[in-house]
Amino acid sequence: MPDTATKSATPSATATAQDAPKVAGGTESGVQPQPETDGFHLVIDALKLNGIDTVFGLPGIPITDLTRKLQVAGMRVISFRHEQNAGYAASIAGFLTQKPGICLTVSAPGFLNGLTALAHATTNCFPMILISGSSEREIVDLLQGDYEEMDQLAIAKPLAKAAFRVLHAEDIGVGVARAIRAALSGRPGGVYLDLPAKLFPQAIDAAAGKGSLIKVVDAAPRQIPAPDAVKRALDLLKSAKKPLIILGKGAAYAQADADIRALVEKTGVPYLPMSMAKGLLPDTHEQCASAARSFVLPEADVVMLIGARLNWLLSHGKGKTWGGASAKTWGGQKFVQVDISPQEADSNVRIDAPLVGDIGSCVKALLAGIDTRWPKPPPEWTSAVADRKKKNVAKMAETLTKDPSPMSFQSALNVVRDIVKANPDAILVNEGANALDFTRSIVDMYKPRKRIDVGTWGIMGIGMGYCVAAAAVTGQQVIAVEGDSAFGFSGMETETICRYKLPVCIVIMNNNGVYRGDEANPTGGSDPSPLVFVKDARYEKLMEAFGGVGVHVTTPAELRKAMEEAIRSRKPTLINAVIDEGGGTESGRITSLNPAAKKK
Ligand code: ADP
Ligand code: TPW
Ligand code: MG
Repeated sequence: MPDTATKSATPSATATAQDAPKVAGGTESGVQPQPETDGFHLVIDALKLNGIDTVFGLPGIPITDLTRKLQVAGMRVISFRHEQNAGYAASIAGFLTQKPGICLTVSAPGFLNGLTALAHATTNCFPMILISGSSEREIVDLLQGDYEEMDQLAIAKPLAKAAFRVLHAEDIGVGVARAIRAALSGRPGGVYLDLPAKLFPQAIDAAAGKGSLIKVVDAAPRQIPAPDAVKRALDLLKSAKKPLIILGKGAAYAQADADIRALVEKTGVPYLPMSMAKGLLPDTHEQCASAARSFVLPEADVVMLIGARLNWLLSHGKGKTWGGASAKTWGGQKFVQVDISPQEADSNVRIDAPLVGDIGSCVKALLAGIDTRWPKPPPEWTSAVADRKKKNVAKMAETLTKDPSPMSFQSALNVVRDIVKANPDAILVNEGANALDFTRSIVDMYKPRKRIDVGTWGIMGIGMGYCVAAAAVTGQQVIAVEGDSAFGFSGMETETICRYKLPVCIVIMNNNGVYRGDEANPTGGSDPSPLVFVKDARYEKLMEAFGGVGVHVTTPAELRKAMEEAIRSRKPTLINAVIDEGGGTESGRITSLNPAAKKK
């Protein structure tokens, strides 16, 4: 360890005095004082140099002063009530901005609280950096029982795309640069950066410190697809009698919106957006096949996946969903897969035409091979899709106009649908089971990256973190449609929303429980069923407790009025929408994944 490590045990300075440059070397000897910098400032300078302007976190030893100094340095520091929510905020900020979202936590427990979000970022291919302070290496490694002792680097590794630790101030520039590159390049993911407490006060010569910082050049290099792979993909698509395009959240992330739209429209191929790709083209687009999903998947003969994995969300590309005879049999589709990860192809079924590259470059290359002579899909196919769509849309319209009491998911979401249509720039956050599935199918999206939800894991708890990040990094109105269970995972962040005065309107679909609220303890005992909550809970009072607006609604008209007012005022608002407690189904639309007991 260099002597710089021990030189300056910086006393905790005040927020205002601390940013004066330090001066080393006494004047008594006649030597000119050399300005110094330290670990705190180098971390901040490295982040700023790379365009990071917002940090989501939670203070405490050893990063308390870092949060103050970040704010002094002009960064937006958003302080949460639980690190997991700060982490989810960072992950979705990464998705929305193509800059790594930063989550800053304390050691061991704070780190672990942030770790779920780091794993979530990696799983969802979102660029994020979890920066955690850590305790003294010598003590941690000898298991001598330090304050918040934990070998964080080792624990983060299997859950992160990459993990780094910086021990010396002069290496901070490299550490931050490596973290940024790892998070953004290729398939984006979560990166862990371990900063031990001792690093922060290490002082080094200011000029040397400045010289050690790295401004990352071309952090997410374009990856141009090979011409033969482009031709193979186009030939396969052209050969199709019943082609289909599936757009995933990778396509939304790529920000190649105009070219993706051109590809869909020039080929004339029906497309399905995965949930976070909704709005990449407006859901009302005539080629959108969402309303005919269960028809197009088994019927299609060639499917082009753009930034979507054939994981459980697409039934692994096989089985009955895809027209296979049984749960695991291939439906006979041929696949083109456009993805930046060369290892993604063949993960579940054979990919006949993998197209490896970044989506922007791949879609451009595909477009270059599509001219006016491109054969549109056979009209039998497109009109069959259109017919099925029409039938299903009519069926849905009928349900939406019903006005039962208590409200159904559908009658409430019919209001949300109208409000989103009238406010297409608003960002929709969505979690729950029935609250998720109904919203996804009922609420149309009109613009790219406006819908953010439970993602690849179907995770509960992203809600309020996503709301805070979406409002903070885009400045747009946020509307969150939350199951009452889902909301509970992050509900305390309503205080954060109020504290930062964010334009967030939360609508709780309150059916008194997980999936439904009408279940009883099968033993007849006095404990409630594990699936239900306090009946008629007044969640809106939580928002009122922090100075926000709380509204309790029982009809679509009241819901509409409350949402309109929330959007007009941009005030933090929580609308507790009372929904029929028997209106949901177990696990929403994924009941089939529930293991069934053999023993009766
Ligand atoms: P969805 O859940 O919407 O189906 P997934 O998360 O399963 O989407 O898939 C996203 C895919 O997009 C991942 O396989 C990832 O490698 C890919 N991806 C992410 N960003 C890009 C990009 N810029 N270019 C190409 N592929 C990308
Ligand atoms: C981190 C399991 C999936 S959906 C859900 C749970 C607990 C809540 C459903 O109730 P909610 O919605 O939100 O009230 P609704 O409309 O159907 O009543 N822990 C985590 N993630 C998941 N997915 C679960 C548990 C789950
Ligand atoms: Mg519920």
